[in-house]
Amino acid sequence: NNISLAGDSTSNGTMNGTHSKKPLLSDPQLFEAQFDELLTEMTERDFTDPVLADALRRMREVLVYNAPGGKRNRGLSVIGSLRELLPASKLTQDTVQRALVVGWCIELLQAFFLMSDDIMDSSVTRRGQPCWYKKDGIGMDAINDAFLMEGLIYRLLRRHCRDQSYYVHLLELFTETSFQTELGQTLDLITAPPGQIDFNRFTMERYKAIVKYKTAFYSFYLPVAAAMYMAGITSDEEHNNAKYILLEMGEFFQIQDDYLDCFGDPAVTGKIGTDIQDNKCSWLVVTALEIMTAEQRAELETCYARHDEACIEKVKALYNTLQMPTLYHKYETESYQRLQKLIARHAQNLPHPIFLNFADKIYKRDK
Ligand code: DMA
Ligand code: MG
Ligand code: MG
Ligand code: MG
Repeated sequence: NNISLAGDSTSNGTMNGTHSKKPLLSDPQLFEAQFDELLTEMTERDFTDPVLADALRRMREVLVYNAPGGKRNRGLSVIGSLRELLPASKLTQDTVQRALVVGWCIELLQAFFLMSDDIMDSSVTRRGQPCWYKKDGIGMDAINDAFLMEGLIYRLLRRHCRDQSYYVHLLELFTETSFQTELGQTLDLITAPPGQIDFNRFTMERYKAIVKYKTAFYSFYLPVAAAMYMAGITSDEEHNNAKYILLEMGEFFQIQDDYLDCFGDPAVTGKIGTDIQDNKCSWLVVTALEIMTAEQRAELETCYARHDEACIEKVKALYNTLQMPTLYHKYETESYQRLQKLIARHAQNLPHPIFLNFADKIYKRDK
């Protein structure tokens, strides 16, 4: 392809020797361009049997609707981390391109999980548009569409990374991480049976288990671990150090997600919250239960996990009475400080910017 690649670790720094006339593209621009390339590859070059034309057209539609449009923190952090891990001389055009492809594999995994998650959570919007399953004529066919997104991950890895020494590491990383996420979703779902309120289930211990598995592994450890394997870092010790920091970041990220479900602006987050009516074991309800009176708990029992608007408003009013926004912002500041210490103590041989760049993207976010 004719995409010009940044050859050094700064996205808009020095010119790239061989293409010095071309303007350098930033990583987000390269990542964007790589998607168009992958679309053609997956829907025109991979399978050419003419009887599949309609299926491939559908797959293209699913890809275009569900893969882009997010914040892309996960996908972009593969190339971002790799730039910190490899010297500029080793970041050849091919290496950069493979990191972009692996980044898109993470975005595809995310699309697969979100399309399914929105069905299970009965959500209405995602990234500022109707959830895919909510579109006219899609419905439960979205289940198979989600499977397609997952299947594409392994086709892309095979096509782009099969000859690399880290190929098996990446395969195991993607399958292991997917399974961890599925176990997390299992915990999330069975802790929130529709309409069956049992606040004794909503402990902080259960909460931490849910978010570690459903969010932290795939959103934080996966992209950095992929870059580490691509840079030839395979030792358990190094991976455990990275995991220690990244799982902590992931826990905080899901706490934010829970806060934004109730207090975020759908025009900014792109999604309408459903946690209260879905009976979710959210950070808000777990934390509120720890500080509320017996009367407030009895009141919450009458209005949590119900779909009517008046009940949802009652829960939100209770959260406000308990000053949950203030508590959350206090937690956010403390968490940021704790994380800085963890990075200083546990990053060891790993470049700190890998973690700091990630942290700067998520703290104080509103989407
Ligand atoms: C998200 O949990 C977890 C996965 C694996 C998609 P969630 O249902 O809180 O996410 P969202 O708020 O984006 O629907
Ligand atoms: Mg959801
Ligand atoms: Mg969910
Ligand atoms: Mg959520």
